[in-house]
This record gives sequence, structure tokens and C-alpha cells, in this order.
Amino acid sequence: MKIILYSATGSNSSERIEWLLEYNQVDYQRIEVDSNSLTTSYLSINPLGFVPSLSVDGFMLSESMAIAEYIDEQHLTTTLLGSSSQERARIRQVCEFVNSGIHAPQNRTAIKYWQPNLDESTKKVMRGRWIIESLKRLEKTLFQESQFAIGLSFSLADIYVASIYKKALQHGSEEYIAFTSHLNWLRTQEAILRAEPKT
Ligand SMILES: N[C@@H](CCC(=O)N[C@@H](CS)C(=O)NCC(=O)O)C(=O)O
Repeated sequence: MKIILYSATGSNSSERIEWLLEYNQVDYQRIEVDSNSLTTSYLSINPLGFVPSLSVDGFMLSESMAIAEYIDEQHLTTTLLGSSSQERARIRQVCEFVNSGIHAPQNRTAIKYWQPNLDESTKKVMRGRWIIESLKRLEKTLFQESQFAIGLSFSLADIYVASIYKKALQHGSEEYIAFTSHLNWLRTQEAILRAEPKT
């Protein structure tokens, strides 16, 4: 089986899939998509023009949630999507909120569309603030049974939450204790730390 991940350095959505694949020690090839290719040659891989995309023996897929669920359903990895239907639903609830509720409104294309004249440093501040404010809302639904986001073990919800929090820090936001504790907790687990993308 040949797995190819089309990814980009600094891409939050790609980081989710890299973390998942690395955690499960999946053998895959990573192809870096630079910003030029994103709007030209890469459109033949993913007409939507976003990373990540995944190819499994030539079957092409985009959208990190769809990719993670496909990987899970094909048993390419140990599940990080929960062990009961209720837990699976809760994990998806968190991932969806991060993906469409937090990440999408602050992504580069959306900001450029809504605020074409905004300078880069103001953009960074706004993006960081948006992420932290949204995470504060999400916090009320997290860490109820353990220090993991949902339930008692590492899941895709931890990956989505920790990755978007790191993005806020990269934008210059101040640390927020609950999510710094969460990140630090994940990093105490050897397998999780080893798999974490270092971007
Ligand atoms: N919902 C998509 C989001 C994909 C996305 O926004 N990718 C960003 C990088 S994190 C991208 O390709 N941005 C390029 C652009 O905005 O032009 C997913 O989960 O895969």
C-alpha cells in the first residue's frame, strides 16, 4: 500500500494528519506543497486548493476530517476516534468545532476575502485572539474525565485542540493555562511527543 500525504510546513490542518500517521507509525511519503504550487499544479491533486490531501494507492482525498475517518475505517491505524458511539460522537464534536468553527473563519483565504487590506501583523493578532476566545468556549466541554480532551485516552480531539492552540501561540497570543497544561500533558506521553510535528 502506498500512502502519500500532500502537506505544507506551517499548515495546521496538515499537522493533524501528520500527527495521526506518525503516532501510528504509518509508512507514508510526505510531499511539501509550496505556496506557488498550491494555486497551480497542486489543483490537479486537490481542486479545492487546500492542504492536506492524501493518496492511498491512488485514491485521492482532501479535508482532514474525511482523511482521518478514512484512515480509521480502513484500519490503517489504531483508532483515535473513540471506543463507543458516544465517545466517537464527542470526539467528532470537538474536531468539527475546531475545524469549521475555529480554523475556517481565520484561515488565510477567508481573511483575504473579508479583509483584503489588513496588514500582516494585525491579521496575526486577530487570528490569535479568535482562536483563544473560541478555545475558551470549547474548554467547557473538555477535560471532564481526564487530562485528555475527551475520555480517558489520546484521541483525534487532542490533536485538533493542541494543534490549533499552538497556532494561536505562533500568532503571538499569550498562553492560556488550560491549553498549555493540556499540551504539556500530551508531551509527557512519549509516543505522543515523538509523533508531534515539530513545526
Ligand atoms: N477544512 C480543511 C481546511 C484546510 C485548510 O484550510 N488548509 C490550509 C492550510 S492549514 C490551506 O491550504 N490554506 C491555503 C490557503 O488558504 O490558500 C481541512 O480540515 O483539511
